[in-house]
Amino acid sequence: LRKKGLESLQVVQDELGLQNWKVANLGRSAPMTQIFSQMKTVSAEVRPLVGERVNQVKKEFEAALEEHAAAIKQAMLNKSLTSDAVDISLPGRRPAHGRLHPQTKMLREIYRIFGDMGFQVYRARDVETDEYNFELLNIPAYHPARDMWDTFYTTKPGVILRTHTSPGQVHVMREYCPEPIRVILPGMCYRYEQISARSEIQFHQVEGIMVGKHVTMGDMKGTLTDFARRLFGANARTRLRPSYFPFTEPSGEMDVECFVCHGAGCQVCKNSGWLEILGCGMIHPTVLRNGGYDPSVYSGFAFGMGPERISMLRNQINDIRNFWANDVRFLEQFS
Ligand code: FA5
Repeated sequence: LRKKGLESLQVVQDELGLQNWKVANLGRSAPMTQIFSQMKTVSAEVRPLVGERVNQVKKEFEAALEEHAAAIKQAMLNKSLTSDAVDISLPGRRPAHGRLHPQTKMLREIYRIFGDMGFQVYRARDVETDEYNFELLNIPAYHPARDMWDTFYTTKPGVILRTHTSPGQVHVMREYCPEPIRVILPGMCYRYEQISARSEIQFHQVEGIMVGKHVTMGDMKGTLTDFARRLFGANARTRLRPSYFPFTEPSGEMDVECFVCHGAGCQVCKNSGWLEILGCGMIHPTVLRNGGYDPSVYSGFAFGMGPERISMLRNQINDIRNFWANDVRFLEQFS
């Protein structure tokens, strides 16, 4: 019994095996326990001898069990140390870095430039009323100028998605009047347009507005030319062209000379051309009045630019759809 018990313990390799062995050799129905319960049938002379011997074997079993359990524990520890080991000589894995979206960077650069010129950032709403998006900007219902903006209407009459950031002009004027104003209004605009390489149905604009007692067209030209030079480099050439917007008079558009940038710097394109970056003009007296300012005392200029188009020009991106396509191969190029 002793030999068999000790031998069967040696082949046990895990905790469960130990448990089973204990039950089989020291448990209530183990052969040794049976011997104890049959002691009364043993004659009185040999009883102490048998008892002593059985007790001895029991102690031996208990000691062997303890020893084997410790050995198994050590073996398991050794195994986990080798299998879970970290090889510190391997090169580390580079953590994946997030990065800012190219348009977030473009917008922040524009904010910084205008911030340096003393403009504050003002946020206006994306969901607008027909009144602010059109009427107060001197574009009455059925006016042909409405064709310039293909609009997303909502099911609620008079509520639309803003087609440009210009309605913010009236919000700012009504809030600041009669104080002078110098703010930019960035945000998303929405147009029901045919999507193409140059046009999206959803795009940013950065509006700018300055109102005061002696604001002139010279101030506008100086501000916008300075902006273009700070953004495209001191040698960037710009031109101001006459245009039409119902909410400015006179109105203009500013172009930047086309250029190509390489690692070393930027050069004017071979077949040189001009690219429009913004619309602008002196705020129409009707719009000033709608904002609460007396046009015989106050004047101002406003402008609206498309940062996606500016980014396309500067980074040679040939399709505007890249910006919102969520393709990391595109986004990863702007680290
Ligand atoms: C306007 O929206 C005027 N509100 C701008 C303005 C403001 C004029 C203040 C005078 C005073 P326009 O529709 O041209 O103008 O749009 C301005 C700029 O938004 C464009 O030069 C272009 O860069 C950008 N833009 C217009 N439509 C899209 C489009 N579908 N996708 C991407 N960018 C666009």
